[in-house]
Order: sequence, then structure tokens, then C-alpha cells
Amino acid sequence: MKKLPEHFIFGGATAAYQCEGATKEGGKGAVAWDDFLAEQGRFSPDPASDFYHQYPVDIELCEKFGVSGLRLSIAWSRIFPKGTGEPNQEGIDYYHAIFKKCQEHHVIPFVTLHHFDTPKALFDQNDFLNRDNIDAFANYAKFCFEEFTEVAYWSTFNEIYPVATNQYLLGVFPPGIKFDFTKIIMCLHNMMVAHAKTVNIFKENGYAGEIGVVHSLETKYANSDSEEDKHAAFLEDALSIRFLLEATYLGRYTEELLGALDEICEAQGATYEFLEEDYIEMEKASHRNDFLGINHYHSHFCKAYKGPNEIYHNGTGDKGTSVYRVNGIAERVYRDDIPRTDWDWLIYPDGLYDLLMRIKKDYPHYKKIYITENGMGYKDDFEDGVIMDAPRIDYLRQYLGALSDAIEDGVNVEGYFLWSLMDMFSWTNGYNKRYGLFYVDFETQKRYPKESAYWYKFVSETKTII
Ligand code: BGP
Repeated sequence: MKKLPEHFIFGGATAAYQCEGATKEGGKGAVAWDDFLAEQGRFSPDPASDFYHQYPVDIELCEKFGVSGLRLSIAWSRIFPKGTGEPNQEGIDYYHAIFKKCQEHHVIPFVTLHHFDTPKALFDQNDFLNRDNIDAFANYAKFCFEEFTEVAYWSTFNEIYPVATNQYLLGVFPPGIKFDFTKIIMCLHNMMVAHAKTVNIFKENGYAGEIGVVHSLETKYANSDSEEDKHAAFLEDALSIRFLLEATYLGRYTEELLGALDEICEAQGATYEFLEEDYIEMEKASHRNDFLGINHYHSHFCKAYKGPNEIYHNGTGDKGTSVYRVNGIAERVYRDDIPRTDWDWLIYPDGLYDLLMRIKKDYPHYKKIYITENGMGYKDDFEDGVIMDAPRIDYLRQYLGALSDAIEDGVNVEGYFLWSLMDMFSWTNGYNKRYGLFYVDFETQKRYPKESAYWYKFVSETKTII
């Protein structure tokens, strides 16, 4: 039977915009998503899981089900409705109330400062393509460090790579732009500079607690032994994983990485320029990260591809509809020998093991890791309050098993946050892609523990993966 360490944190993860609802309550400012979702007309962010009002219920459930850590994000636009300027006391009070509840129920809050929700006033000024927003973010972060002294674990950003690519490659996040690699690279870099700046502020002011960043790292494999396919996997990896890990842990980009970027830029007609002053900021921060948060759900098998860019995002759960072919980088292929979810996400726990071992080897000063998201999107069946989600339990068992193996082999991982604590909406998929330990009836807002919640409780209490 596989085990996890005695003091391991078994957490649940959430994100403000996906669960709070109340997008127009409490003095909250607008975000670009408000109009983007309204224009699509597919689903609404209100009331979502109504965490804005239901947080006492959810935090109580954490305690009952052995969930000892709660990953949540602060909505920047609740604190500064326009991103900068006067703070909004109602928003501040709301998060203090959440942290108080956490303390009452012995749940440790892990707080992310930005989870896809830049205030609209700043988003409309080109979001992180605009370097002024680097400072706006750092100022907001500093305000939070000084205000929320109850928080001991801070993450700057959630998933810089998906921000850049969903906004400027797939076009499934606002502003809905496709195939613009100049913007992708600029967004990745500027957000990493904002991260570095924030880490440096945190450390130089001696705030108590720990700080890190949450990266989405999806392991890349070549689909065959051919040199072309290996190179395709190398390029995919360079842009989505290595870029961020080098920025985080080296504070600059290696020649090999820059060579990969040049090749991508040539194929896509893109350009980039990085300033020397950014490297100074990044290098200073590169030994100051207390932890790395990893969101990991799946891996990709890559094949060389030259041809027109074609991406179809499966946002409905119609298995087999995904298409991803990007000229001069790679085509992602599905394989009959590897199971996948209805959203075409490969279930391949070796991907997590390999990723963790690689970080230990390539960035030996990483200090420690938290798995800040992992879980399975599934169309749960609700039968009179009973939700038997065996495929999710099976997924979790496999991924926690891979995690236990990596710890056994020397990787320092101190906690795991299951995505998600309760059901909420998925940014590009809506409400039928459920991930929660707790089923939410979105009509009544009643919570129902799924079979996986009882399983997770046992694993958390015994540190044994059954
Ligand atoms: C991560 C995000 C989460 C969450 C999760 C599941 O990328 O940090 O906010 O949404 O993925 O993804 P999805 O909702 O696309 O299924």
C-alpha cells in the first residue's frame, strides 16, 4: 500500500471567480470575464457555487472531511475595484472573515493573488502586455501582504502559461485572440517579471510567511523515436515548461531556450525582446522562492507538424473532438493505449512522476513543492443525493500513487490540493465539467459529499492510498 508523509497537507483548491458568484456584490469591480461570458451566453458566473455566502459551510466541510488546506484566490477587483486607487473595505472584510473561519476549523489557507481575473480597468489596458500593470500587480500584492497577516502561504500567479495561451493562442479566454506568439511570449515574460518583483518586495520587507508561484506543467513526450517528433516535444516543452522554470529558478533564459524561442518565432512570424533590467529582478528572485506550486492534470504526446495552425478546443466533453496542430511546433496526438477523459485529457500518472524527478534534477535549489491542482473533470451522476464517482477515485489513486513514488525517490512535496473542493464552473467548459469532492446543486446551493470525499477523508486521516 502506498503512503504519503505524516505531516502532508491534503487540501482542496478553489479560485475566486469560479466559486464566489456575487460578481456585482460587495463593491467588487468588473473583470473582462463578465462581458466575455455574457456575450457567449453559454453560462453565467453568478451565482456559481455562491462561495461568497456559503464559505462557512464549505470550510466546515473541509474540517469534517480531512481537508487540512484550502487553496483560494483573492479577487483583485474586490480589493481594488479598478485595479489601483482606493481599496474597497467590504472586499477586505470578506477575506478577513474567510481566514477567520479557516482558523476556527483548523484549515490552512493557501492564497493566490491572481487567478485569471485582472480587474477590467487594467485588462482593457492590455493586461500584462502593458508593463505598467506589472507595478499595479506588485502594489496590490504588497497591500495584501500588509493587510492579511493571517496568511502564511502566498502564490503570486496561477498558471502563467494558460493565461498567455488561452488569451492569445486558443482565444478561449478574453480578449479571444488566436495564434499571436509575439503576445504569448511577451505575456509569459512580463508575468514572470511581475512575479519576481513581488517576491523581491515580499522578502525585502521581511513579511512573515512563504511565497511561490503556481505553474501549470503538462509533461511533453515525443510520440515516436524519430528525431522530428523528439524535436517537436522539445519545442512544446521549451515554451510551456522550461521558459517558466528557467525564469523562476535561474532568473534568465539559457541559450538553448532562446534558440527554441527563435525557431518558434520564425515559424509563427513572431518577435520578442527581453530587457536586461528584467533579468536583474528575476535573478534576485530566483533563489527566494519558498515553494513551487504545480498544477498537473495530464500530459501530451507530440508529433512534428508543419502546416496551417489548427486548434479546436473541446469545451463540451464530446470525446475525440480536440485538435491541436501548431505550425513549426507540434501536433498533439491521442493514443489508444492511454485512457482519456471526455475532454480528451490523457490519464497518465507517469507524467507527474517524470515532471517531479526532472525538477529535482534540473533545479536542485527548488526547496519544496506543493501540488496545487490535480483532479478529474467528470459528468457526475446524481441519484437521490448519492454520487458514486469511481472513475474520479481511480484517477486520484493513480496520481497520488505517482506522487508517493516521487517522494519516495527524493522529491520534497509537502502537500496536495485536489481540484476542486466543491463543484464550480470551468472557465471554458461551464458547469457540466465537475471536479468537486462535494457535489453542488446549483439551484439550491446545497452540498453533497461524493464517494470520493469519503475516500479522500480516509486517505488524509491514514496517509495511506487505498
Ligand atoms: C486550471 C485552473 C483552474 C481550473 C482547472 C480545471 O487550469 O487553474 O481554474 O479551471 O484548470 O480546468 P478546466 O476548468 O479547464 O477543466
